[in-house]
Amino acid sequence: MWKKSIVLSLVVILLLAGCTPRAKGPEITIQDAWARPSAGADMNGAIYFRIMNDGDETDTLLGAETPSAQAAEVHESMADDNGVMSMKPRENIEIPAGGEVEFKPGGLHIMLVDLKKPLAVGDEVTLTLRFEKAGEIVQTVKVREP
Ligand SMILES: [Cu+2]
Repeated sequence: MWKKSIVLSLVVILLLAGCTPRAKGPEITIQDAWARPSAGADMNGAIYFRIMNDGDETDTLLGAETPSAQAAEVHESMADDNGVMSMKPRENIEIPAGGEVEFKPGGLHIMLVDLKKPLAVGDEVTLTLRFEKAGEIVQTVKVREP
């Protein structure tokens, strides 16, 4: 009799362990990161990538840093009614649970302000992205042609 109840308890414990829903939080990964080569005397650069969130909680990109430039700023490019491109700083980019945000030419990008040296194809830039919940994610970014 007691053997049977022990076996039964074990089964119940295993079932509970397997079925209990647990919040796993945000799960952030950075994919397809690349930087464009700098052009002539223009000492600004730009980095693009996709941010994936495979978790079940929204996370927020707070900012970025790199040793390769004076500053790494989150910017968004946009065209006005006449097709003239401009860009402005953005703050707190939300990455929805199960979603992704793409940084791409003509849209969101990380602006490298005042590069310490020009970026040529094949160079590498270390980029640290700071998230509200996932913390800091360090990424090695290759410079390539768009
Ligand atoms: Cu910019």
